[in-house]
Amino acid sequence: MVAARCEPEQAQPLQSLFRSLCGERRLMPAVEIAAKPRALPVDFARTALVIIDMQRDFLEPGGFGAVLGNDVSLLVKAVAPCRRILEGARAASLLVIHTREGHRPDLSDAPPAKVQRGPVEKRIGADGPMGRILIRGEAGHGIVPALAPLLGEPVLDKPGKGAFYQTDLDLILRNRGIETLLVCGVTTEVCVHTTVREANDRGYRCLVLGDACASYFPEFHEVGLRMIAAQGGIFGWVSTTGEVLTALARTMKAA
Ligand code: TIU
Repeated sequence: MVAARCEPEQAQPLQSLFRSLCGERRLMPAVEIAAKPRALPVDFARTALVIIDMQRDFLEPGGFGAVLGNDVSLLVKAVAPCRRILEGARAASLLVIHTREGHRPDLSDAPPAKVQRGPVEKRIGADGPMGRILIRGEAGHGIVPALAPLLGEPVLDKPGKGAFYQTDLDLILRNRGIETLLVCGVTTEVCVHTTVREANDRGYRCLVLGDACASYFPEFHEVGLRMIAAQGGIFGWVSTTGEVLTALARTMKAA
């Protein structure tokens, strides 16, 4: 499901919004982004930023991440790099897509096998301090304010870990001629990894911004990134927010 959300104070200038909605982009020459296992040539006009699940339910106390027994403060360090790449992508008029993991209030799209884990009072759909856990429309389901979507930026509600499963992400990307995904968000080894694997099988080049991802398990974060770039880049490429912003700046200057 796709929804556009816009706070009035965040409204983009009309011209930029029109470009974004129509998929009309500035022509940009290809540029190389330093990455592991090797530099990746990128045409930013055919590149989208995909921000995975930067929701209060994962990043703040009382949400889904916390009820699973995790220290949610470990994820907060991804917010500032996500914000930097989000601002860079907006300035360059890249397609920006936000995802949210969560379910319908009646849980009709939540597999019982996913819900029926742990004590009843801590399951998906149970009441928590930020509303019902991992339920669409509840406070905890929302994206953290620093990364709030703008009008024209698709917000994808996904019932699973991967952003392609039971969503129209592939359709949106193909309609815009997207070939490369810049991927960031949480958590590295769960929803980021699942999405990158799904994207890789669908023919997208995925460049993961390691510093803009985070995990409740720092060792899983490190190994998760290594797994992507291993074997000559078996699932994709791993880089940093700084390298991508440098490449974006070079491209904008040359355009
Ligand atoms: N638990 C955990 O690490 N992650 C999730 O349940 N979802 C996402 O990664 N978004």
